[in-house]
Amino acid sequence: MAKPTIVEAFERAGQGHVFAFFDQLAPAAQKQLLADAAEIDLQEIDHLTRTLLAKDATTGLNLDGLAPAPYERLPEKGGDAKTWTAAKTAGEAALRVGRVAAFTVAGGQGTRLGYDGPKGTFPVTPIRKKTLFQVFAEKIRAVGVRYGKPLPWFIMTSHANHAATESFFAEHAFFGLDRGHVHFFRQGRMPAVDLQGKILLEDKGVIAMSPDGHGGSLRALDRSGALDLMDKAGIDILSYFQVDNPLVRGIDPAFIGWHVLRGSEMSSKMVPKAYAGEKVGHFCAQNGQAIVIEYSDLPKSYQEEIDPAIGALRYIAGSIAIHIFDTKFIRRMAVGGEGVALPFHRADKKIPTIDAAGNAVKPDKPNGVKFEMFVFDALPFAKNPVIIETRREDDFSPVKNADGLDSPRTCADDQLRQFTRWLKANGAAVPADTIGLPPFAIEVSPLFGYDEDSFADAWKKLSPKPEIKAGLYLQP
Ligand code: UD2
Repeated sequence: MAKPTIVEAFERAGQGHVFAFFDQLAPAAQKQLLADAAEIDLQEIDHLTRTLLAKDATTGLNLDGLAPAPYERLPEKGGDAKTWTAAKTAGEAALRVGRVAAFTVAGGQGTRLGYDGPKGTFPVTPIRKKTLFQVFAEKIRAVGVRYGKPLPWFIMTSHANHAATESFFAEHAFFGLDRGHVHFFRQGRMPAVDLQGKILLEDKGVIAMSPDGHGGSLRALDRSGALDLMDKAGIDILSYFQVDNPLVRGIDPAFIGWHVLRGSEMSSKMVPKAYAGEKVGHFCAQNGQAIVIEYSDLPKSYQEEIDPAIGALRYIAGSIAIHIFDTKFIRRMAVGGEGVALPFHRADKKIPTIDAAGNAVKPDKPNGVKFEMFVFDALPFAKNPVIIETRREDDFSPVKNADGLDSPRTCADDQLRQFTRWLKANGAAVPADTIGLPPFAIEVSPLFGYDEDSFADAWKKLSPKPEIKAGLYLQP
């Protein structure tokens, strides 16, 4: 058989070893290897090897002229209440005419949680043990009902969890959403390379491929046809959130309104960091542009710096991975061009591989590099970006670890506090301790109320009011 052209291309790029065992493979495995190889952009790998892997490569981080990014404060923190009200009105108008879709990045697995399966299938609510996906589905459904326009929901999966995610939704009848409004698409992959830039094989016919990071969502939205679908439906506002955060107001009228009124191409929410070393990105400004620097990249001295004028952290604005994108901006980033591309970040990892004789190698120290893009790196490319402050308790309580910080326990407590706050704000008597926790579990279905306003409206209509006691579940 003549050598496939793709094999020749790999040889020319110095990556011919990928096919070293090709002749030993069964036809189906050969076909699969060729298909996986076709996903790889050899020029891109060569470029990354020469830049990120070079001996003299720096972290790429330039701190010259770095300053904290300006942001729009909440009214109670000195922000302009009138503009916040105008923003909410503008956001509601955008929802009523159907300009908005929801977008969840769900490519990750629950590895850190010790959970085997798509992270969105992890149960999180205090009583009903609803999964992350169910919570988001019900919030999106409720927003659609409130504003009279059902919202499409785009969900980015990875190769590892795509099929399991789709079947989970099918098994649960899409949690009451119209299945025509839920769109799944897979994110892209990148090959792992060794420290010299040679593509690593996981097995004789298997390239070590891994997801290309949530920044890959911008090109995947384009490639999958999601942007075309949105264009056809008259949607130009995409509300982005992560699969691990059930507290998020995935669709927040005021946030949408800030984005619309400012003519922003990308907008983000910030919370003041809870402590200097909190594991969130930092909103910064440099050369007149907004940027996010991840906690793992920003030097400790910057993370801890105190601004004497205010007696608080200078780099206080934490990025909690909640953004809004203009769909044309996504297309521009996805298509790319001279100087328009998300950078790749290098992560050194222990990558199980095989040696030249085909024997398995289990490294005990990092032997290779994975490449990932981060979606927040799109911020400096956006026109009129806006960063708004949000209350942590209204938007952020992720489930990341099995115990301790950001665990199922802390997240369930934060939900309980939120339900308690909503009830109290509407005149209900709920016993709660000094940190706002009731002595028993209660739960509010997002279909009853998914934010302060929707809860207040539903509670007003409720007659008679229920007794607030252990096990109370409020649903329509
Ligand atoms: C992310 C942010 C951090 C902060 C924090 C808030 C990065 C690098 N850091 O930290 O600044 O905002 O979230 O919770 O983003 N995902 C994919 N595909 C991928 C990789 C990730 O879909 O290839 C999804 C994943 O399913 C999850 C989200 O992106 O929904 C965040 O991923 P992570 O858990 O790696 O991010 P984390 O916690 O390090």
